[in-house]
Amino acid sequence: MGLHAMTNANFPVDAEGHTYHVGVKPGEVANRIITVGDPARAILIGSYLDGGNVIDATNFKKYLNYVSKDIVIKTSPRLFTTVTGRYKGVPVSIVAIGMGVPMMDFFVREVRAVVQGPLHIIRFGSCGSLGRARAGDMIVATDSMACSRNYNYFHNDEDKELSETEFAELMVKGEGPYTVSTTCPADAELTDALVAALHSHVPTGVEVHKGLDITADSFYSSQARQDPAFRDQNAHLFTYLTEAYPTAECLQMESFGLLHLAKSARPLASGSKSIRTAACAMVFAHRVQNTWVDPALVEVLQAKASFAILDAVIAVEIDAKELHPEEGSV
Ligand code: R1P
Repeated sequence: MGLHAMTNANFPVDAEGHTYHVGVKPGEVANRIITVGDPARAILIGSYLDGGNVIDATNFKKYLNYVSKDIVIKTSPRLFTTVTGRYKGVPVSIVAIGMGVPMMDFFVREVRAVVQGPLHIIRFGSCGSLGRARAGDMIVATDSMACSRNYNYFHNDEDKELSETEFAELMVKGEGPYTVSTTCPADAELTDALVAALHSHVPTGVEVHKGLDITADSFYSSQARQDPAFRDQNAHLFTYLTEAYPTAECLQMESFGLLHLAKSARPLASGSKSIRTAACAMVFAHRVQNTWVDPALVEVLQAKASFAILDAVIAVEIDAKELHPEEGSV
């Protein structure tokens, strides 16, 4: 799909109503959505939709703009990939967004603009573990908070490492090298459905943990990775986070953006909640133990978890009166 002329500089759409970045128009996205980072993961989940066995998910690039009678796959100029079809007869979309909260913001706002009625969105990502979950386990977010680089802290050019006490004191005052937000909850009903479905699908030996998610604005500095090329002042960040937030389990880069926008969304005209969300992730790395997941396990876990998340995203009812009259044809 090429770039088309846009109208309305305030919320750009093309003449057919496609949004500027995600590239979707009304009728192209279902009310129930799984969002992932990786387009290959989206195609894999798409291959489990009704009629989807024709998709060879091992070669995802072949399917970036694919249409069958059951499944439509669209890739936007900004590389959002949207797969839409049905799972057990229920319309579902899977949207790959890439990485980071700004991409989540494009996705949630542009999809909200083109879908009528409530949105149920589950994020399925990968993460680092800070707590009990081992590499290869799953973590479901009960709630999420943002941990962001405090740009103003780095305004002067001083290059002296803070002691652990100095770091903690500045953090508590909100004046440290990183800022942490208040927490946003995931939707309880969608989260319970997700936990139950994961328990019944994940391979033996994989544990499903629940806890606080921390969404960082960098894979590196605000996730306490030590990089000698930059002044990051993050040597004590892990100690601070694990002591100040004992329920923290998970470090990744998108879920807070999703949960925060769900909390910030105005109710629908019917009075219903506009956006209900849940989030889970496969643990690729244990950041304290410094261990990495076995790629062979990821392949099995990703497949099994995908079925669990598909079951969960269709589990919570949406009143048929709230759905777009044409949802049946999505
Ligand atoms: C970093 O490698 C990426 O992986 C995680 C992080 O949140 C970040 O986007 O999630 P995804 O696997 O969904 O991309």
